[in-house]
Amino acid sequence: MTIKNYPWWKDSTVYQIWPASYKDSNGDGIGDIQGIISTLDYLEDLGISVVWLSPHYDSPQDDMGYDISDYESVYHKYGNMDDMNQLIDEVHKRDMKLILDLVINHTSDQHAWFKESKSSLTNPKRDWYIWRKPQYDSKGNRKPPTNWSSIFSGSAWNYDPTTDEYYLCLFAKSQPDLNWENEECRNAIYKSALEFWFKKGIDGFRIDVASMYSKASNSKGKFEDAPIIYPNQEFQPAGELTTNGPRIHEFHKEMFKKITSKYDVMTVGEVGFCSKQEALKYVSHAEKEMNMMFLFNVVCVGYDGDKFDFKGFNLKNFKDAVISQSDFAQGTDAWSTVFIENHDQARSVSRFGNTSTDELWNKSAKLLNMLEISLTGTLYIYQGQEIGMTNLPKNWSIDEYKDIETLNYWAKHKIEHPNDSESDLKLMQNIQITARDHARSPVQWDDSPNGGFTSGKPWMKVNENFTKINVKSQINDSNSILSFYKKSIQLRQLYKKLFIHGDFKILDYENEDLFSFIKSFEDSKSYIVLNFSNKTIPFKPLVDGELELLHTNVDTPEPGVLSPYEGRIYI
Ligand code: TEU
Ligand code: CA
Repeated sequence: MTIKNYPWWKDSTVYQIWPASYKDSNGDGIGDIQGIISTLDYLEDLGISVVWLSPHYDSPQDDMGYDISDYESVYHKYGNMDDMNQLIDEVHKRDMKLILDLVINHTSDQHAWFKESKSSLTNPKRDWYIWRKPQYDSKGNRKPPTNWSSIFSGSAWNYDPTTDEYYLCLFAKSQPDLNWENEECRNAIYKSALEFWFKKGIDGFRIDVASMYSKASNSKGKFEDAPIIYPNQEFQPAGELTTNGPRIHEFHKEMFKKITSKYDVMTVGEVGFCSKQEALKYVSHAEKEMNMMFLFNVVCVGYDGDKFDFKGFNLKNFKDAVISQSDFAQGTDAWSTVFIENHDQARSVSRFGNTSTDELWNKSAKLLNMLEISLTGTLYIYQGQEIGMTNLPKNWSIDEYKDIETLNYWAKHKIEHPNDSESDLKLMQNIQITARDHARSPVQWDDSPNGGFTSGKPWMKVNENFTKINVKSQINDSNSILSFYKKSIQLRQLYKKLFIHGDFKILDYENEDLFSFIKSFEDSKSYIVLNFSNKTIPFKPLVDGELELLHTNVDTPEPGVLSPYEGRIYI
């Protein structure tokens, strides 16, 4: 097959590295590029073919590098350009690929472009960001131009006294949104953020908030207020006006045509939520925009708007989410992704598995892995997922949490609910389920102090369960989650037509305990049955014909029953 209709990235297994918490090589307590290089053999042995590195660029780190002050340089605590060149080489030497994070919806307010833009109304880069005049209420109080709320709490506008105007910042105040309506700005983004790194030989990008560059305005070019969803709040979510906007596909097509199409690279866009029809516009092959996308249906199941007002979910909700994430691509020329963790989500075994005993932790982490390796699309694994890393301990106070999203929300809550220990507790319980911090504690490499992450003082505390959960204790244990992942990845490659490319058909949608489905490709079939409950359940195959057991997370499966969190993959 030619590269055109069968590109390398479809069959890849991608491993996401979040550099601050991955591996520290010099004892300053912060992960770094040399630390990553020292583990490439480990990743190769696991069966990883693509490394995705989360932002390594120069940044004040208000949002852990998603606030970039210079696309063309490396954050000094992670290393320098020589380290990056070496990383690219070392990855390629092992026949793996390296993709980077492309954060181009916004920059840091410390980026030279923003400093210029902010300096005066007439600066040539004024229009590279989104500036608007204040509004005034009847009493003459200055107000932001619209009621839009920031994704990280508060207003999405920040006032700048230099020119008496507000700039748009849909995330942190220090992350001003770039103005994609300005062509000169777009070309500068393409050159600095994309071409610079393509020329160095990287193999693609994970595209941050790829659905948000085009903001909707009315026919007079004016931004309008978002509908009121939370009547007792001043600022309202503006997702309808700021995601999947009127020119978003035009922008992606332009970026692909001008830049990305000139290289043999992959792109995966963080889109979040959109309709099936919209999804196909982003990732259908014929549309020439991006190769694949991350939808959040699975990782946000139970959120229903406000993630810190967690609603919970049942297995049916979970099934719906899994189906919708792959369904849109089936039978089309589009491609999908499979993932259950990333740096913005809590740990999957804590959310969807069962960590109440060591045995259930081990079994349910493997169960989730069996689901993942059976689904169609490119598979993504987040650092530490392969050893079953869990959420942070429940006895950690808010002081151990470091993420801007969590801390802004907490601060807003404390202002709105002063001295209300009951509601503090309720929020804390939700933070323990959904905070991004759970994914951000250091990777647990061994049972030495700080889990072998650093010889110094880690920037964020290591989860105390590192003495039990770590790479070293699992690497030679054939019953470990890590060994299971390795075998799973091999099986997925061996039966790639079924697992990576096959059609998915659910068999037991109504069942509240079991998740069973068929994968098929031409005349081969696989039957997958997963017990997502803590109960022993009578089991009768839902398919005819002879079944050969290919993979399971128990030693000796008993005929006629499935034990708690037992999974089986038959072919
Ligand atoms: O996240 C975009 C995004 O939509 C987030 O709001 C996400 O839904 C949230 O973190 C879930 O709690 C991307 C990055 O992945 C994230 O780390 C950055 O903070 C954000 O963009 C801004 O760059
Ligand atoms: Ca370091």
